[in-house]
Amino acid sequence: MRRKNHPAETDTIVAVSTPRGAAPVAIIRLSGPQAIRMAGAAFPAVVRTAGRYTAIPGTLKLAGGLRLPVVAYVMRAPASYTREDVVELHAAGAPVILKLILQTLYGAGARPAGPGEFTRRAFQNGRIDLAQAEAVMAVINASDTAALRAAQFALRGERSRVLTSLRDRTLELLARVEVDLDFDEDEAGELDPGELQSELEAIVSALEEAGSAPGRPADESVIRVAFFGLPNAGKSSLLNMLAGSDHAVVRPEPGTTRDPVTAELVHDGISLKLIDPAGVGKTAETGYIAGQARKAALRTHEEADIIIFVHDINLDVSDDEHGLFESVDKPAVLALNKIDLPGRGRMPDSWQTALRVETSCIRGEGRERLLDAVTLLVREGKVDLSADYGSISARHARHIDGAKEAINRIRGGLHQAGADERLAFELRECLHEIGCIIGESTTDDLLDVIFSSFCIGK
Ligand SMILES: Nc1nc2c(ncn2[C@@H]2O[C@H](COP(=O)(O)OP(=O)(O)OP(=O)(O)O)[C@@H](O)[C@H]2O)c(=O)[nH]1
Ligand SMILES: [Mg+2]
Repeated sequence: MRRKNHPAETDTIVAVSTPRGAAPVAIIRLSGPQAIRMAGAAFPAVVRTAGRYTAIPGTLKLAGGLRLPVVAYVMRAPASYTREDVVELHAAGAPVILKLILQTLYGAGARPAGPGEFTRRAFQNGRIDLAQAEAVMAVINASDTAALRAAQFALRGERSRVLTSLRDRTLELLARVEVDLDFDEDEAGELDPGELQSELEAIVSALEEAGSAPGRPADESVIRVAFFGLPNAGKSSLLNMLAGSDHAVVRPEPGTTRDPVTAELVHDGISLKLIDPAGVGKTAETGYIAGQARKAALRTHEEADIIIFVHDINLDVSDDEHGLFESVDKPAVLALNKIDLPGRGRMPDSWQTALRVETSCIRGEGRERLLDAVTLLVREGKVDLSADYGSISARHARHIDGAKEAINRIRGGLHQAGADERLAFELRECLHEIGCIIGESTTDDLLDVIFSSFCIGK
């Protein structure tokens, strides 16, 4: 039985749980002690349901005498996502209909739900812990299977289980240290420094285990390689050359590529996903579509594991292009393209030392060397292959580091005078950090920050 993290909420909340915009079906979710009564105001059959989980097809009566076919799913506490009474109305997803349904339910006394409020209630009512609540968001936002796998690992509570047993182990040690503190110096305490040392080491290695998210297994890893550079540098041409086919449109005029184009290939046993977005930089066009293309390009770079920075070797490197080059904060290869043409532009010193490959898409030169350079970065361990699932892992990593630091601060000083007091203090610190992950030492402020990144209706 999980404990309750907070007293039960009393408001009944409502929100559309499906994405915005017109859709064949939308779900309106109500949760709270009055959920059944409020839904019943527009759909009386709901109130008569006896079951813990019931689906009821019927008609919803809306303000203005409109009637609408819906299916209501009634889930009585605690057999629901939030552990409160929940009613979900599945209705046609036209925005105007959803607006009317919401107005009717507001009229019955429901309050609009804040971002992530359903999940927050699931957490506060002890259905899931904080790491799992965050994982709900990560599952929704997962951009690839690696991220999804990592989020599901968290959602199943596997990291929480490791941390909960670690917490119990730390608590037990703390209890023994506190008993020891009650003995006088000359009385025999029960703690043997050698044993203590190995217990602390065990805690640190368990923390390390908890900190390592399930990575992308080597055989399934796909390395995302994004092209980056000014318009017209030859990014799409390089994608086609590397992939060996005409995936992307190539044109003499700049601004050809809009939506990122992708191609997959295997080189030297490593799977690569090549991504060719729009060119960026001050010379890129302005306007709405170009703006969207630019945003997509920047997102592509954020999500990439490796960057191929493409430069037309015949042109001088402008301040603008140099700025772009310097902004790359990932393992990168510089492709000096169009070497078949006679002109050679000026290049800053810092470009001379970069990992570089000369290429010509017209003559088909440099393909192997460019791919070798990319896979070299992988083989040299320059690419972080651990699954990245955004702010969750960053937040958890911070607390796991904090817990490790607390233990490390005391490990060397176990023989010093007053060590027991400091040990007790640091063990409490360690427990606090672990509690921040599983949700036992969180403040409302922290919860506000975490749940505000959720979407409304989740
Ligand atoms: N001579 C020569 N021309 C090239 C080479 N690579 C690309 N080009 C030409 O440069 C022009 C632009 O090529 P793209 O591949 O469309 O360039 P891009 O960087 O994708 O351009 P945007 O999508 O507009 O950002 C085309 O006319 C290509 O044929 C090369 O190695 N040598
Ligand atoms: Mg292009």
